[in-house]
Amino acid sequence: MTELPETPSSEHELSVEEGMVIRSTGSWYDVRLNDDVVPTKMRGRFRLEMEDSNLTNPVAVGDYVRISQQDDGTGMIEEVLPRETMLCRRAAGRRVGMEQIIAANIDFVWIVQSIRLPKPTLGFIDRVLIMCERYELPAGIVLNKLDLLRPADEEQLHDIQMIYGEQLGYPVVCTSAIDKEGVEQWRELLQGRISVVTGPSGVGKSTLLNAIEPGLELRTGEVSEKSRKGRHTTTYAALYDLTGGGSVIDTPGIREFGVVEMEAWELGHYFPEFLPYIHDCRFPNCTHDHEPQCAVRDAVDEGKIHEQRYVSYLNILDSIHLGDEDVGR
Ligand SMILES: Nc1nc2c(ncn2[C@@H]2O[C@H](COP(=O)(O)OP(=O)(O)OP(=O)(O)O)[C@@H](O)[C@H]2O)c(=O)[nH]1
Ligand SMILES: [Mg+2]
Ligand SMILES: [Zn+2]
Repeated sequence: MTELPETPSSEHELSVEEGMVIRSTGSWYDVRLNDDVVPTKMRGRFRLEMEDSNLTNPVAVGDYVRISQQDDGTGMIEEVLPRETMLCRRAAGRRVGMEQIIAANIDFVWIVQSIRLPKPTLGFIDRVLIMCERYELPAGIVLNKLDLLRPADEEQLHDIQMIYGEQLGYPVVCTSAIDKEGVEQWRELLQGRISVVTGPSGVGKSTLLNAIEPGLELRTGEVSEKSRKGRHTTTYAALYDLTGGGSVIDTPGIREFGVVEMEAWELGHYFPEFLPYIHDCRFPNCTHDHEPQCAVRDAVDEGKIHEQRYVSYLNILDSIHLGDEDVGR
């Protein structure tokens, strides 16, 4: 980590050092500074600046920040350094146009789903992938709880492997944190880079990380029998170093992964399988919905684009069309 030259302040010499945010609770940030972890707060002016920005959180795990050390051993964030990459989603709730940064400066995104309890949602996968394509982040899918697979689930398992693995070329890893299937394979894919795991609550994100990195002992939770949903056990994002090199950021489960605001015509550009056809549509701003002479719709009809992805595209297009007035219903 580079040590920056001391910045002279008008009153006294203030030592400002550069570190990485490794845990964010929303009010406190743990910043790794050399071999230390410094509990850090954000200057009030960041909160003020935030009112002008469209971010609900100006600092995220993975951010490099410059902090000044206070007399009581805590730190104060003076500056957030520009991000190389980030994973964002539309902020939950009614905050129109607002975005949340899930993690910064990552080089890989793993979307975790479980084959049962809870069932996979392809719409969730598609929404995360759109955001990854938008920010040019490589991504992969982990399908967990394979030990719970019943014959009735096999078709969905096959669909996920076919659409995302074979047709789109994203890595798809099938795992069971219980009988350790696929865990070794995933561990190898995590090595040497900074990854983030995202997914609904209860799919086993933290359990899987415990399985690949002994000693981690992250808190894990039951899935409710009644709702078949997780109970939001992980409450903050945090980065953990892996023994074999690299690190991984565990994050709280997300109910809905909203795509950030964009123009309707832009959405299709984040579906890689649409790209060979987009320029053959009659209208340059075609939304591949109702327009005549749409090459994307023709490709769907000819079976060159998977029907399920096109249906998902239309659903997401709708959520963008809803625009300001209906967001967050
Ligand atoms: N049968 C089975 N259960 C699993 C597997 N992985 C995790 N679980 C169980 O699923 C439940 C939820 O696991 P967590 O690791 O807390 O899930 P999470 O994705 O971290 O959830 P949040 O922190 O709420 O986002 C726990 O009861 C785990 O024991 C698996 O491969 N098979
Ligand atoms: Mg968790
Ligand atoms: Zn079109």
